[in-house]
Amino acid sequence: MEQKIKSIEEKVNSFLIESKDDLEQYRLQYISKKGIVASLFEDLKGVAVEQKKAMGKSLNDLKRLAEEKFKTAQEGLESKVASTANDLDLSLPIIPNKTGSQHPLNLTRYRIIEIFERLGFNVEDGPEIEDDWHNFTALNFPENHPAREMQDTFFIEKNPDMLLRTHTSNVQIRLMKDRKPPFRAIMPGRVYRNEAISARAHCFFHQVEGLYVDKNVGFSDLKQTLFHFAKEMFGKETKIRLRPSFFPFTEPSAEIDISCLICHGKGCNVCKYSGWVEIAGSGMVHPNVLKNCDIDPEEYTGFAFGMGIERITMLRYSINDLRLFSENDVRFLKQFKPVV
Ligand code: 2NL
Repeated sequence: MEQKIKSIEEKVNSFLIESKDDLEQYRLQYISKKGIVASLFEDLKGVAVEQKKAMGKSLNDLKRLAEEKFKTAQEGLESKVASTANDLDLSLPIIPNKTGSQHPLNLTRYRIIEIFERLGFNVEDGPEIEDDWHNFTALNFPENHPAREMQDTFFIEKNPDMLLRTHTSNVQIRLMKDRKPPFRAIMPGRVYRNEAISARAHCFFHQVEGLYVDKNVGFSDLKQTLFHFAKEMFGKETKIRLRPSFFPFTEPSAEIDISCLICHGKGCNVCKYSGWVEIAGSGMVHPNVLKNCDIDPEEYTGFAFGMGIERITMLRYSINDLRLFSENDVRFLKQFKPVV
């Protein structure tokens, strides 16, 4: 009997209780009325009187040990359930899911649109694969203009009348042909030039062109509109400068420079020590272009301008290599405003 109690005591001590099932198994085997401890109390009845007292004490000790183990294990399991329930706080804010950032060219495009929309300009778009007439002829390009050569423009081999547009002016032509003046619109979009890729050139880039056609639109409207744009885009202190230029589709034409953001006119790398940086081309819409779109140049006049989104983005964020925009290097891209 003594031996038996000792061996049961060892079994009780080594019984692993890790789940409610374990606990129930343990209860049935050792604690319940049909369990081992209860059956030992039955056996005690047959023990000799002189041993009964000592055996009874050992058995009571075993009973207490078994019951205490049950209680401790039961409490342990209950608190485990309770603490898992406490860890789950449904009112906590979610762990933010990083979804990426906005492309710097898009950030610039959105800002340009925002500025012109407040001046009443609509946003228009059109095809990137265009025919010769909408890309060149309607825009008063002469038959032998170098832009019409294969070295400068991507033509579609199967149909040489089709090409990848070299500017977004094709959208302005379509707009003027399809609808009646007045027009006040900007056209952002991707354009293509046949150029070797380097830090300063790429075979595609992005442009925003603008068009304002109405009765009595003059050069002063062009100048004030672009002056306002420059101040909104680059800061209130920004000055502009107009330089005479030439485009087949405008007459007169002017390049728009802004005072250098980096050195404020003192002279630096960015402005090549001139204090001025070119940001756009512009001019009064050529009468031939209006005529090509069935608009009477005696009744209507207008101004137009075009700017490179890459160029403005490079100035805005001090980016020195055009290739960064299309390489998809996450180390570059993740530095810009996150998507929300
Ligand atoms: C530049 C110069 C320019 C225009 C684009 C335009 C469009 C029509 C009629 C007349 Cl339909 N002009 N667009 C005018 C002047 C300059 O862009 O350097 N762009 C990056």
